[in-house]
Amino acid sequence: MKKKKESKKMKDTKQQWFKDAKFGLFIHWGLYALLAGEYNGRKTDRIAEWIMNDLDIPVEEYEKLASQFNPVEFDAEMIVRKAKEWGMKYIVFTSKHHEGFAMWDSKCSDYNVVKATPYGRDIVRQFREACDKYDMKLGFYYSQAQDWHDPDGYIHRKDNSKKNYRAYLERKCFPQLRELLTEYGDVALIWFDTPMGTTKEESQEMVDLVKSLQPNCIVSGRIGNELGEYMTTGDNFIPRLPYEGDWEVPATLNDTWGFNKDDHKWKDPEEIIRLLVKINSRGGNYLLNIGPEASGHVPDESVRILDEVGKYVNENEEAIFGTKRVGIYAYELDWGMLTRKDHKLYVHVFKPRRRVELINIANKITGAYLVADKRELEFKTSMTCEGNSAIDVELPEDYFDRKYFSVCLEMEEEEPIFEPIIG
Ligand code: FHN
Repeated sequence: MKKKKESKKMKDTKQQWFKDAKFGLFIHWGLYALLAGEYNGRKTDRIAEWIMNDLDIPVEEYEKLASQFNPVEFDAEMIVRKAKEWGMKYIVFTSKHHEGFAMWDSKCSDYNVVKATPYGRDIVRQFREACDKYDMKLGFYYSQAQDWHDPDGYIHRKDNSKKNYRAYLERKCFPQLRELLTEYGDVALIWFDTPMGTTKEESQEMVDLVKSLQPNCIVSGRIGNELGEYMTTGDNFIPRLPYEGDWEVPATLNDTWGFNKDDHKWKDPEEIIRLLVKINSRGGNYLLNIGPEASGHVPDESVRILDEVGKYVNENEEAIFGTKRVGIYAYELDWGMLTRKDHKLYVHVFKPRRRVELINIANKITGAYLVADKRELEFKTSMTCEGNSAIDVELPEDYFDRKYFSVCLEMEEEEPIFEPIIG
């Protein structure tokens, strides 16, 4: 009974920046980028960063990849600057993914980017410096339980019964978390992932460790055992309804996180914009991924898509950042979506139209303007001939053929008042 009650508790990071952020950049990068979805002529048909596990590559073979890792095109500054241009408010970088390879100069495992590669430079530090330069929040993904390199780390779909998980935690997980949280400045969040057999006590130890070193560092939902400070949805899964509290949707631009040379199933920019607005409208943050190539180059297609998305985000930033979840409006609009702030209802318009027409909203509307250039718009409120309350906002002529823009309706009341459908 008690457990049920706990699980219903609203998640609260107590960090205003996270509540306001709405859009972040996930970066999956590790040795798996070298394989790019293919090992010894065999291709994985799953997410590329899982190739070691899915194609059963022995540890002794996989770890040899480190000697080839030399990402001469890697440019942390360029990535962070781009994220800033795309309107993103935080970056989460895979410091150690399930493969077990540390992308920083770890003191407790030589299986790391400084000691085991010809490149020899600390990637995490480069992100830290670039994020400081561009005033960007930086968080670290850390695979706490799955570690396919450490003999005592968990491995999904394998027999873990003989492992000494405690030994792994003390030898690698806890010391590495300590390194990340003491040597790399203010860590915005630790993005734990796949807790597997981690007990509630062990998850609590991780939380306590994080909080003892950096009290403001947020712990992601995937810490497991309901100890996360926000809810992380399933990958690419969007809650159907508005959801209370702090939450985030981790999502891909194509069908993989780590780089896969054969995955060309890119979502188009308009789809990404609609997903962003939908998630924001329901109260969440969208953590959208790029998977750099082994050279450090960010796939051109990712940049092209995000450049387009960034235009919308920047033009309409007022209607995105700092918005709150919208309650349930009686209608699903096939041409747009709603976001809101106190006294403001934003209508995101995705299809061309002459005017923005909404019905069954009972607020007193005091003004309307185009979000992009703050141009005031004429509006009227009335009753339709069917008997519904109606708001009509006239769009200017130069907008008749436009799509992907937003309109703000100023309301006397703090929140929208949605009426039920009657009759
Ligand atoms: O197994 C990982 C996967 O590789 C990727 O990192 C995603 C991102 O949310 N998390 C796990 C699966 O949910």
